[in-house]
Amino acid sequence: MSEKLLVPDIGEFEKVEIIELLVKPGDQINLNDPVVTIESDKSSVEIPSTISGKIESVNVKVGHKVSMGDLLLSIEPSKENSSEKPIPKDTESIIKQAESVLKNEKKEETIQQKPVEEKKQTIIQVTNNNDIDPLETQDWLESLSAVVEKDGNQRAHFLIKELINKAYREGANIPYTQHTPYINTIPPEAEVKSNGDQNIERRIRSLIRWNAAAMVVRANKKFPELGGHIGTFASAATLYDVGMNHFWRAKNNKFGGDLVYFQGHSAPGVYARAFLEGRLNEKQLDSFRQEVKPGGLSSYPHPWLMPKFWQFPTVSMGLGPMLAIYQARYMKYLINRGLIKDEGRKVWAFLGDGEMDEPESLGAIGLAAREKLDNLIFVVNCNLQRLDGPVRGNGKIIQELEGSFRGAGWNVIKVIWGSYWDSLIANDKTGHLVKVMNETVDGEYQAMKARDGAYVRERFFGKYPETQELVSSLSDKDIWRLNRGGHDPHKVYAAYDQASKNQGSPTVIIAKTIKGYGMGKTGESVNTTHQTKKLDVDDLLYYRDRFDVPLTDEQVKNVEYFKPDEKSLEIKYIKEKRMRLGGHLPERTTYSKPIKAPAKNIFDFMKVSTGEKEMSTTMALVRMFTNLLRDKNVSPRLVPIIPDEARTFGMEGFFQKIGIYAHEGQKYEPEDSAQLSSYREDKSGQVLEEGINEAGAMSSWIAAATSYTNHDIEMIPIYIFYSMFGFQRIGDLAWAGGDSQARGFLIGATAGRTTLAGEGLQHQDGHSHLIASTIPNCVSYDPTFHYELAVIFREGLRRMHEKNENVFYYITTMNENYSHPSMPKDKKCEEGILKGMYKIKEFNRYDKTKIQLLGSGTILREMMAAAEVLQDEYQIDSEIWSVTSFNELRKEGMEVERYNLLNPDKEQKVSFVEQCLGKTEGPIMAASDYMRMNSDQIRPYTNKSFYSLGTDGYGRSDTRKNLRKFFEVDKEHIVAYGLSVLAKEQLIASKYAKEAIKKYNIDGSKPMPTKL
Ligand SMILES: Cc1ncc(C[n+]2csc(CCOP(=O)(O)OP(=O)(O)O)c2C)c(N)n1
Ligand SMILES: [Mg+2]
Repeated sequence: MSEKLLVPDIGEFEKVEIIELLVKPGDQINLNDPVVTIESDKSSVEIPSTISGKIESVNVKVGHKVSMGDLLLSIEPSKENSSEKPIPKDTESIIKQAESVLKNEKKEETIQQKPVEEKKQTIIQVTNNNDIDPLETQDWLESLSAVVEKDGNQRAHFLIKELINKAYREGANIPYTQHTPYINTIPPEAEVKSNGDQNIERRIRSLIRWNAAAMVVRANKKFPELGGHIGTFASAATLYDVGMNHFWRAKNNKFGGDLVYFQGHSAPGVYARAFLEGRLNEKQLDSFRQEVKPGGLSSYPHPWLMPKFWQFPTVSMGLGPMLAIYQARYMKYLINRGLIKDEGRKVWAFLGDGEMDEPESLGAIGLAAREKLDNLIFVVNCNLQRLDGPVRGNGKIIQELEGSFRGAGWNVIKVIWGSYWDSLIANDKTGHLVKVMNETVDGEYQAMKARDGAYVRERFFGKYPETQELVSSLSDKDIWRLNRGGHDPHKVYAAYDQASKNQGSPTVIIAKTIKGYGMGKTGESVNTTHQTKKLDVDDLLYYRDRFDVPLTDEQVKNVEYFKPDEKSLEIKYIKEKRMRLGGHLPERTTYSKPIKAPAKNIFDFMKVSTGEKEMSTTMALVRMFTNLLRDKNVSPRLVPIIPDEARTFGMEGFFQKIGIYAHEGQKYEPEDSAQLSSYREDKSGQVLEEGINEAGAMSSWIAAATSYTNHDIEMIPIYIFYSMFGFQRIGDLAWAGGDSQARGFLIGATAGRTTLAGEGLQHQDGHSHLIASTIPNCVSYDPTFHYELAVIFREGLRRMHEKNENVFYYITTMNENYSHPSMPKDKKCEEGILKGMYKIKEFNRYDKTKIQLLGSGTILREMMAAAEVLQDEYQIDSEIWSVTSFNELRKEGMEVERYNLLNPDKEQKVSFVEQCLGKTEGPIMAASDYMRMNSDQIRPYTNKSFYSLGTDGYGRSDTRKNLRKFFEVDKEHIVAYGLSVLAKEQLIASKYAKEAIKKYNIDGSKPMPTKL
């Protein structure tokens, strides 16, 4: 018995056109194989088969219009179908999800039950004056201690939670606990100890400190303008060293490697370690910040400038945290899609406490917790200072960050106090020490470290008799030695160890340090630390002594580097540690295989006219994607990224077809589950639906676009957004994308100042191409017709993903519907499309007066319409050029001009613009839906008179026609301006232009749109 396949529920659409038949009678098909593609005026969607079997008959043809319930085809079902009905998809995925959640919960449970190993007996003295029954309080606290000792912290945590819940239910006023006391999260007895040799590690760290400072001082001695930073790394040295010696595993042929985002300003320290490891030599250190000659060390982490070393650009504050979060998320995405193995790799990000004020720094921490990114570890170096002064003079940055991260659901580990404090805290029976710690603000903490032990005794311990007493047996020197957690390798190790083992949530380690640690009076903990880049001889001698660097006074005066002999214990140790961790870090490599570009004819359907059918280039793009998803090489590598605009762009068909990535799958049956384009979330979903979050979407794009180096798998990210919320919104991330050598597509949809008619000033983009042109490795296009888009897109795939060129593409697509012509047969057309212009039409009827009309995007069509008027009504011939990229033309023009200027004696090259236009007749008039500056870019590369029209000024809402009239890029203005140009060039009489201005009601007294 044959089964009938009907048109499923396609939402509100009726009479939707069949644009493709994907099967024919006799074909064997499987369940879910697409059989036809239908297209509404907004989007195209494939209809999948609901059974496997052999096609008996196809009842529709291309061009037919169908609605829900119409018969598409008959299928003779194969045997497997008949035995048992498959479990409906949703139910199946819900069961799978439930099973995996159960598994995870079990895993979490086992971890939670692990008790803390040993616990000292604590005697609790309750002294709070507000306590009406101290004995009762003591009972409770001792019970709690007993639970911690017997069953561990997690059990204690559970009981406290239960108590709070109970109290809440009984109506008690529950205090909001955003913070924990100002002490370390990990108590000394729970610290996991490092197996490293602390003496050697200290010596190594001292040498790294010295060499890092020396390289900045030497560079500035030579060229004071070079700048650099000593204080940042000085505060972070231990944080890096412990990671480098014990935790961060490098990429090699057995393991994918941990990914470390280094704080930008600590670059000298990273170079100094690479020097000891033998990766860099003295000459290279001496070329710090002198990058013009090859081999120089870049000021900050820049993969573009040091492509074999740096992996992540971080120096624009706030980008590192976001990029790291989305990197960790993307790593899980690759794992859940089965594209890479789960090897327990981690993403570590080092951030400054001042940097945490960037909204971007905290902007995505909710996502990290929601997605349970236990592969992510933030380390915030809280040296309490930023550039100008304290981060929170009147408050406490550590507590503030703790609150934010705890609130977001992170595992927070505070590393505030070093080991010298342990006994003091243990002896703080009255709680006064913790009280002072809680009460002291960061401004005071900073000031204390700029002074001495006596000052700390007076100002800190002197606050209460109890704390004064606590340190009565310590000398001022002892007090000065009380160290901060971030400088204590034991505390840092314990925190890293716990962070690495944490499951189910991301971890932030908030470490307290001293800015300019060890730099002495001129550089330690003072407000000017950040910019200290020169140390005088006394400071250098102090620094040497502080860290016992084995250099003579003379060597110190010469600011010599120090590297122990290759056979020394230090060098052996440092190398051995890295060998054990798999190799060097940071190191940028790639072993990914290129993706074979799809067959040249894959987009041939876009090279024929759409006839009467009108569509936007956005829709053409979505059609193209649908085809790409059928290419077995390309399809799995596509990463469509959308910030809550899939329906705007007609991409909702992707939800069913490839699914939306959701690490927990879909725990609910979507409201629209019966529909063809139902909102389908899936653990192995392919679409990154980012929500209203352009910065996050761009961060995802960068992660996917650099997948070839960070995960050794070439991926093709396609991020499609409202063009106005692209470069304008996330320009700095795009710049970092360029620096990262990202490869992928950015699609500025609904682009242009006048195509998105009703949306108004904030939505209408007339400048994204100009911003795109500022990024050297961004290749950008503004195509008009579907075949242009097809040629550009395929070439992008070839260049980036097959040939592995380090460029990325920005393509604008519009939402204006029009019919698309066939691709011109001229062989040069394809070359022209890619280089930036080709002749699309010529009017030669009168052979008298001619004008060259250059148009791009939707305005090309206004140009074409104007040319007809010029011919029919004014006997003016014209040649019309479709300019797919003013940006690309300009790049080529600049290069040719430079070559010619450098080679005045050689045969002069001709720019592509001039090759196209040099021998043509008449002046040039160019226009686009962007500012005049867009088309003006090619003005220098032609010897002809050149005029441009454009959409300078704020957008506004109105009809498309009125907007084009307002910005003077409609066909009427093009005709009138064209005639004026010809009159100015003395090719026709001015009266024609005057007449046209009158005829088209062009108001000459209207101010420039930029002034309106
Ligand atoms: C977006 C951005 N704004 C400003 C700067 C300039 N800047 C560089 S470092 C710095 C202070 C950094 O303080 P913090 O984050 O606390 O790092 P620290 O050096 O103290 O570790 C500033 C303002 C920058 N690099 N990026
Ligand atoms: Mg700081």
